[in-house]
Amino acid sequence: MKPVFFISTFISAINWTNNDTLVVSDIHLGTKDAKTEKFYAFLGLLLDNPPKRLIIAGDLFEMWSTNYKNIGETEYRVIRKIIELSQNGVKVVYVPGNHDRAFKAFKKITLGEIKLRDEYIIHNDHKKYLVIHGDEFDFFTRNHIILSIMLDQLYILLVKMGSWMKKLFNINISVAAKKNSKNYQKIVKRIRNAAILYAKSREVDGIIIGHTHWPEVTEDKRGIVYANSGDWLDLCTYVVVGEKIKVEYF
Ligand SMILES: [Mn+2]
Repeated sequence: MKPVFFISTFISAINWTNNDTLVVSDIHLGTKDAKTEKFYAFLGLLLDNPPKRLIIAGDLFEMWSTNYKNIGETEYRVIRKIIELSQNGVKVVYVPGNHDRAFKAFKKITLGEIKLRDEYIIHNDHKKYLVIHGDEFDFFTRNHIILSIMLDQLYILLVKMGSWMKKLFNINISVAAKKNSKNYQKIVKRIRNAAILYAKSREVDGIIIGHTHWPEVTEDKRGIVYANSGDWLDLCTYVVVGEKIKVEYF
């Protein structure tokens, strides 16, 4: 009975068609918190049930805070799997973010079958959806890059201290606590509003970003769609652009 259960679980997990585009972001390969094994399993599922297109909307790699010892066999397997997908009929697009911004230098290159772009427009059912990482709308990160890197390091230190303090004093500084803070929600809202404004200025029907690590789909009064692909640090989410635009949890 076990194998049957295994198969049906996997079948129910597929909520896209071979005509859909999937958007993922913020995997942060190279950090301890990255759900690398889970992301690898997700890519395997894509290989067996290929969508039309996979867009990696930034922060695939963690290049701010990685000591490069963290890039190991699991990470290489992920990269190889992405290449494999691209060689098996899935159109793979990589739009770098702020944590892998070095790749932004190559915004018009195609590596094998993988397109590197600074943005990408999905044409779906006579509608246009712009995909971009979203740090463009995060004016703090944009204007204070060095300070952002320092704050990021500080955050990682706090997380480390968190697990250390948790052990010692049973105090918990978790990612979830960070996400529930008022300040974080304020930033999410500010980025969402800026993204929607940008979508209007570009005359597209919607915009899909990552960066905030807060997965959601909204539609404003004029029908402009805002979708966020979340992350693969704690949530493991992706956006499906098909008949509908939806956020799914893996
Ligand atoms: Mn980012």
